[in-house]
Amino acid sequence: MFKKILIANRGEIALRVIRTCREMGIKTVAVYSTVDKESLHVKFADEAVCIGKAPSSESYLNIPNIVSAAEITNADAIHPGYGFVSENAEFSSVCEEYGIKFIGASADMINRMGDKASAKATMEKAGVPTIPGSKGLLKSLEEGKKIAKKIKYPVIIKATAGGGGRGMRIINKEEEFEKAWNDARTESKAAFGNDGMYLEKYIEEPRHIEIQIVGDSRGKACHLSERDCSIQRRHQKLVEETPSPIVNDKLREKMGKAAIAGAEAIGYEGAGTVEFLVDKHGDFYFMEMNTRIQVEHPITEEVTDYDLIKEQIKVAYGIPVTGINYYPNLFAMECRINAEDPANGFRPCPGKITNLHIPGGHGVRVDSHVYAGYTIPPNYDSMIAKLIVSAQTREEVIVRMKRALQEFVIEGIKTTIPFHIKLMEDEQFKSGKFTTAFLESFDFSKL
Ligand code: MV4
Repeated sequence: MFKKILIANRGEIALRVIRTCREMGIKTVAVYSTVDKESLHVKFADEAVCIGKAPSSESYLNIPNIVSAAEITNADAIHPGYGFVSENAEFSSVCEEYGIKFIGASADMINRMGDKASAKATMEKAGVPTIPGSKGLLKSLEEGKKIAKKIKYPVIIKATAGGGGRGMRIINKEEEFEKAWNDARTESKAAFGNDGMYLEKYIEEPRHIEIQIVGDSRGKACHLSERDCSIQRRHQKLVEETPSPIVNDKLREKMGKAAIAGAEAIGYEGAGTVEFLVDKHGDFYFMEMNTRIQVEHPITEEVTDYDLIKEQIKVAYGIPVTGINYYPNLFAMECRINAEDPANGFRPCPGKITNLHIPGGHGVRVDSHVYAGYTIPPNYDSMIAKLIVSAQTREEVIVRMKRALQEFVIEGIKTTIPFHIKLMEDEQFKSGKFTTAFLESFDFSKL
C-alpha cells in the first residue's frame, strides 16, 4: 500500500482524507497557504508544508509548489480532494511524469469528461440516455435555429467547456435565439477561452439525481446508489439526500446500470459521479460526469457503510472493486453549513468563530475543520461544516436533522443554519415533491 499521501487541499476534505489514511496506516502530508497555518489539517497531518500565499492561484492551485512539496516529503501519492486541482488535467499528468500517483482521474479522462459535448457523445455511444439536441457542437447560429425548430422550443444552449451552470442560456422562442447565442458565446470565450456550444431540448423543472460509481484498473465498475441534489440555489447545492424520494427500485436499477455502462465504456478508474436530469415522467438523461470525490459523498457512506476515500486509495493502488452494486435500506441527508447570511442573498460572512457547539447523538455526523476561536479566511469557499444525518426513514431523518441543527451553536458569524431549520419545517420539502426550481420561490426573509 502507499506509504505516504500528500493532500492537496484544505478544510474539511483535507481532514476527511487524513482520517482515512490514519486508519489505513498511511502517513500524511498537509499543504497549506500562509492564512491556513493554524488550520486543523496542518495539525492533524504527520507533516505539513507551506505552499504559498493566501490566494488559491499562489497556493492550492500552484502546481509546481504542490509537486515540490510531494518531492521533498517523499510522498508516493497525492489526494486532491474536490475543487482546486482535483479535475486539473495538467496536474494529473505532471504527477504521472514525476512518478507520484494521482488519486483521481487520468489527464485523458479529465479532458474527455471536461468537454461536455464529447462526454455526452461518449455516453450516448455507451447506451446511456441523453437529451435530444445537436450532434456535438453547433456549427452556426442557423444550424442552432434549425435544430431548435425541429425539436421544438424551449431549448437550452450550453458551453462545451462549461458545467455547473456556467455559459448556458435557455431559449423559449426563435426570436430570442440570436441574442442568447451571442451572449453565451461571449461569456464562454471570456470564462473558458472556448466558445464551443451545443444544444438540447430544455427539460422543465427536473430533479438532479446523480449516481456514485467506483471503477478499478481492470475496467470493472460498480455503483453505490443515487443522491438527490435538487435543493440548489444558483447552482450551489445546499442539501443532498439518499435515497431520492422520486427514485423507485426499478429506476434505481436502470440508472445504476446506465452509470456503470458509461464508466466501463471509458475504462473509468476511481470514484466518480454520473449526473442525470430526471423529468416529470421519470425519464432520465445523462448531464455530466464528475471525475472527483464530491462534497456530498458522506450521505452515500452513511447508507452503504462504505468508506469512499478508502475505495479511492485502494483502486488507485490497483486493488479491484468488490463489484457489488448497493441498494441501501437506510436514509441519509446532508446540510451544507456555510459562513453566509441566508437572509441577505447568501452573502459570505468570513470572520472569527467566538463560540462553537457541534451536535451529536445517534445518526449524526459532522465533517468540519472549524473550532472555537478559528477565523474563517475570506479567500476560499464559505462551507464550514457538513451536517450529515441518517435514520430508518426519510421522516425520521428530517426530524433528526432539525434537532441536530437546533443543537448546533456557531457564534461570531452568520451561517446557513436558520435556512436549513426552516427548510426542515417546509411542507413541500417534507412531502419530497420538489424540483430544482424549488428554492427560486422560497422565502428567505425572517430567518
Ligand atoms: C439542463 C436543464 C434543463 N434541460 N439541461 C444546470 C447545471 C448544468 N450542469 C446543467 N444544468 C441544467 N441543464 C437541459 N437540457 C436544467 C439545468 C439546471 C439545473 C440542473 C440541475 C440542478 C439545478 C439546475 C438549475 C437550473 C438549471
